[in-house]
Amino acid sequence: MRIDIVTIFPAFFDVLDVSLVGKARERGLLDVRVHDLRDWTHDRHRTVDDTPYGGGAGMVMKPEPWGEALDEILGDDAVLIVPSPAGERFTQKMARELAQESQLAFACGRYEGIDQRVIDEYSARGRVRLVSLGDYVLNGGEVAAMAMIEAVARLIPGMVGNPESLVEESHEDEGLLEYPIYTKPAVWRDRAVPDVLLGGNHGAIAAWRREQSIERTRRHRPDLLPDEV
Ligand code: 6GU
Repeated sequence: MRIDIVTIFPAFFDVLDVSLVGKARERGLLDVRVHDLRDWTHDRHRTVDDTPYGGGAGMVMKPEPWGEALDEILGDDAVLIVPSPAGERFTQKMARELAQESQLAFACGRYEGIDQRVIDEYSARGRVRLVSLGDYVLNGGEVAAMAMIEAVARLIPGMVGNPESLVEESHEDEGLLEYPIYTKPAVWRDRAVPDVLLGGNHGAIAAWRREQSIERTRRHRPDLLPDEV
């Protein structure tokens, strides 16, 4: 998979050299290219923003540098992702869909956002998704893009050592949150690991874990609880 990122802060993405994403790049599963939007400006000040038509606070990202950048970067099969708190919610399902694509391009806006005509232009020419991480506001798309890239990259076939560790996680299995997990020692600061996990009764362990998943989901994310539990 090829991932292109367009940003005015390329340094945000230096950490992609490490961790799982870094390994995927080394192994040739991922080709990540970070681009500085200002490379597509032509004035002395490398201007990327201007005041909003209609008035209001803040600045808007000008369409011209985005147009030149995206014309150069987007291949025919690319999905353009525009991180925005005004977008559809990013989910594990979306991550699974995006992991099947050959090219993802992230247009990271700063300030109040990118001139709408950029989104309209590329929506008319290809696939564009305005995507939000959740109901809170970040200063720009960079941190959101990083989260999405990590969520997608670990789902690329061949990425994670044990594919089972992908299925048993929160949001993958039945839509319930993950159950609590423990390792040695069996007692730590007078806190014992639940007996059932030490017994080797795999049926009992599975039942306990499912019960814990349901309880956690009820407590933290009642909106996710399926009708049948
Ligand atoms: Cl994708 N962008 C920004 N700027 N803020 C956000 C977000 C995205 N998702 C949640 N908050």
